[in-house]
Amino acid sequence: PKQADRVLSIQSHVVHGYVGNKAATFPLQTLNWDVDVLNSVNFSNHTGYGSWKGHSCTGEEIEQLFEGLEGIHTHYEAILTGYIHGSSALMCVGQKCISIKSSYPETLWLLDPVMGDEGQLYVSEDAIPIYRDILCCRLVDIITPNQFELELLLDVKITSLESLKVAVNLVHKEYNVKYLVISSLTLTAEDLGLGSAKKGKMYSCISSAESGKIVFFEIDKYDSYFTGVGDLFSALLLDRLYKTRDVIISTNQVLTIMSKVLYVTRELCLKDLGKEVKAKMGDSRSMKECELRIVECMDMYSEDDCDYTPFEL
Ligand code: PXL
Repeated sequence: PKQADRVLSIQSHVVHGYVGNKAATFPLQTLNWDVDVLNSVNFSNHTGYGSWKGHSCTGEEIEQLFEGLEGIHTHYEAILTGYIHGSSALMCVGQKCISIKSSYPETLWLLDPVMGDEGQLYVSEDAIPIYRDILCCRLVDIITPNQFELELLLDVKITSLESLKVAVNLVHKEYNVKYLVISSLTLTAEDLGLGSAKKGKMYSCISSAESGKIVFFEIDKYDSYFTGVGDLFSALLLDRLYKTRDVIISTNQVLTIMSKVLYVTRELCLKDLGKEVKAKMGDSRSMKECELRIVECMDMYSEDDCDYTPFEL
């Protein structure tokens, strides 16, 4: 057997369902990653259910876990950071990952600045300047914000292709981030100047500092809400980027897998209930049915099909 590469994944744990580390760990293990799982929270279920129980780690508790790890002298080929609840925890994770990257610059760090979606924050506002401070250290290799999170990070509104290009360039210049991947933009075809024939289409946006190129993919729009999609996306992207070092091919492969995972999730949900379910925030029955089918999709994570056609604007 081939020696596994090591990744430190800092995200949430939920007892039931698949978000955060529950969405990332198993897929990464199927891809031959030795995953060190640091759980930023220990919740019964994700917060979209409307109610949940459990504990969020404080900065001090995370500090202690890192202190324990120091005695083991673990070297990581990659770091994955996602949902971190609470400012002191986020600050601590930032400091620790910056310290790892300073000692081992070749460690690939993917930071997903999970803060909210579609105009709604689901962490405290204090997270915004902390993420900015972490990024200002210029050591993060790749970020995967959604459009709302990118706007929060940069304090800009993205309303057109021009403002998107300004934002993307800022990320590379100010934060020295090599790759920026926005898996689904809220900008429409019309906003991007693609004309009304493309009404209802959605787009992914990938930017690489090396090539200076911004590339788009036209992707399917799902009219249901699946939680954990971004977490699985980031985990798979980290794997592909580590292995291929080509952000466009990596994103294409991962989007192709994601589409299949969402299809399987919908089909199995349909089979369970006999009807189409649309997940509603706060409605625990629909949230439960729409949990990603992470286990059932185990054979898909290693697929390397590319279903999308990149284009530039
Ligand atoms: O990234 C999604 C996510 C992760 N972790 C927890 C969540 C959510 C989304 O609701 O509640 C605990």
